[in-house]
Amino acid sequence: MKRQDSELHASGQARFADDLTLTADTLHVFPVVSNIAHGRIKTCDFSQALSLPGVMAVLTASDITGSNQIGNIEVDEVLLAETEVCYMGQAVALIVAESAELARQASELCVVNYEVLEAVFDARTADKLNQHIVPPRCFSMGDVDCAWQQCAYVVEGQAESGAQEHAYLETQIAIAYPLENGQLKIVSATQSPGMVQRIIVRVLDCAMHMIEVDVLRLGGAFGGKEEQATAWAVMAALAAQHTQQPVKIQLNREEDMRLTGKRHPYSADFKIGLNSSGKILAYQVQFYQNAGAFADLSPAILERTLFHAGNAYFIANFRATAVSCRTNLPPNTAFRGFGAPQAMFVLEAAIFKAAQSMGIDPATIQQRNLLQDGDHFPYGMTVKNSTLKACRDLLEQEYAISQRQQDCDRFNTAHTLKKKALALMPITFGISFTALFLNQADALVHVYGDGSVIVSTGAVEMGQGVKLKLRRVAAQTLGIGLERIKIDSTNTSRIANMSPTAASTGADLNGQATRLACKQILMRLKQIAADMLNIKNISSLHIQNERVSMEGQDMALEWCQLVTQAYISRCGLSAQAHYATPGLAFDRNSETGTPFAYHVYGCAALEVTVDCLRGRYQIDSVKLVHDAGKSLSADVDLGQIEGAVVQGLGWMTMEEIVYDQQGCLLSNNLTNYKIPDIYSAPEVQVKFLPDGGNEVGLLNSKAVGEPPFMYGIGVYFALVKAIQAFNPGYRASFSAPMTPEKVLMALYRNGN
Ligand code: LUZ
Ligand code: MOS
Repeated sequence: MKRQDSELHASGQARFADDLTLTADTLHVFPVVSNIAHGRIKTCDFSQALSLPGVMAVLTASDITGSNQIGNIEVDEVLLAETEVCYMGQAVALIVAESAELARQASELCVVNYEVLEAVFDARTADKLNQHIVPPRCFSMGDVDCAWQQCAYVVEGQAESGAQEHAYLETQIAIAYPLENGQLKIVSATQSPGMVQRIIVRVLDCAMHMIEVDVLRLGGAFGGKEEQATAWAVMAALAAQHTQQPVKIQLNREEDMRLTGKRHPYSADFKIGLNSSGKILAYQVQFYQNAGAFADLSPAILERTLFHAGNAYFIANFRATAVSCRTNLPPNTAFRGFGAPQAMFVLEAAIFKAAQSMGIDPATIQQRNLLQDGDHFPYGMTVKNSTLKACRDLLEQEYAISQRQQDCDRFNTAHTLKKKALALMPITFGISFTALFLNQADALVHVYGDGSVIVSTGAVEMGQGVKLKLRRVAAQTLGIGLERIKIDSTNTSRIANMSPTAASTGADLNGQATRLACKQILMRLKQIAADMLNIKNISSLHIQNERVSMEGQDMALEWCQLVTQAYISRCGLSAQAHYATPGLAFDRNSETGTPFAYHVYGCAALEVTVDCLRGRYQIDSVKLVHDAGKSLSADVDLGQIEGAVVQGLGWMTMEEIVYDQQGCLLSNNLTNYKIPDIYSAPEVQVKFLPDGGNEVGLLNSKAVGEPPFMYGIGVYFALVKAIQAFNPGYRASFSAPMTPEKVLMALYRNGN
């Protein structure tokens, strides 16, 4: 099964928002942004900008007809600053001009004077100042305080992970078209068309039916367009409302990197206690999340941090607390894994440190504590159908991990300036939005008179292959060929109240809705067939390979004939369906419940070689066993896993976000911010757990988008082990990313 988009992408024919032909009257908008991290606005002078020929307008908060507010979870973020700026890059005003270049030139000519206020860039400092986005939260199970006494080993420490740039290929973009009677159509590169619609309505003060948001496809998103595509779409909409002309905005790479938020940096304090055989008896962790200036999705991300603080392990006595800290950076946002990777890194650091003090390999502790059926997650959910041990065992069997470990040791004895090491990384990731109400989706299916089918859902295609999976679901449910199915653009006029395509749930939720809608049409068609064939019992009829059969016998009736007859018989050939994930519940007072439909499991082995003279290193291989359930497309899932692993490796190794002391982003383009390329990417060997299933999944499949990102975490610990093979005195500082620069320092330093 090939992705329909592959050929279009390869031949350059795939259309993105920037490929749309603009009419001659199209204007361009660009924000005037704060050049300080925190301050009060004293005066603004836009006269020079306005005097440039071709500059149509400078819009400020006072030009907003509705509410100057784009906050979603918290109502704390203005579209355009009124009195105060809270990060460098925050929009103060909008220039509307005849060209994109002119809008940028004009924005440079705007003079804004500030009273500079003190700025905070670090989560722990913000915490001390009580700058919290939401009240702290705590998940706990058992009795941590008592458990320490029973531990043979107790280890404490600190761990930090850095920000990460989404680096989607397609930068932020939106185009707004004024229609008759105050209506607008918005083409936006967003994961959340429903939210773009809702926020535009709030800012412009109109009804939701006046705003149509359409998304054809995105050139990548990774969470960076879940919340943060909205502001640009609202800017275009506001400018279109004012000028009654089409308005476009697209950021270039450097602007995009400067003006948008990233993965949240986290700092954490941990304490772990084990018995003498390596069983974890207690774990305590306190997370400090660097949220940036506004809430954005930070409270939800903080929540997922807590849900995954125990990763793949059963820990009877457990306490995780987390606080979201307001700093003067651009608001940090969703990024593949959504706070879970940050949590899992800390626990792996704790396990690593404990293993070192016990004189054993971390893999021994990992292995001994894997979740088993009947165990409980700290949030009360019972572990069901855990395939962790199966994945771990198959990993050993398939790739001879113990043998590889010995090979590394032998290599290290034979080489002085090159050292190899291997680390394991088991993962467990919960599937469902943790915000209960988001776990719903709709589908609209039309069967046309010629037998072709068009499917609309709320799923946004961003390269992850969701359209292929939806086609497969529709084709399989209707019993017809894939080529008959087209998945339409994601459009708020066809699908109302859509949830974002996020939380790895795009195929699950929208696929279930598609299946329900197709089933309705199928039932009607079977009735038509029964009438045509003079059969009483329609349940004995099947449509397969585009033909009607009864108890395995072909009835000489084809799909197209059947559809034609249905139309002639005035039978409806369209259906709409709604799906809501069953069985979910969570109580935020006790912090317990069943927040997830199911969990995804897997285990990876990562091998590295460090050049101990230069500090350079190579990731030799990532070998993993992944439980994808009964995959809807092994090719798509493989692509997702490979991409996620490499992205996770980048976060842990080479991707380093650097701000200067004024809060100005220094790593502001792709030459000074390094993401993995084809040369640095290792061989990723993926083995799907055979006979996988998932009774609660879409056609027994499992979500795939985010979980494999976290396999990459293992590389940090493989690197530390390799460094220690050269420099036994080195003690890991658990500060990611482990850049070649840090590796070089570590190779020649005692302690941390
Ligand atoms: N987005 C969201 C997410 O709104 N809620 C979630 O639980 C989530 N999880 C992962 C990624 N995006
Ligand atoms: Mo997301 S981090 O957009 O699932």
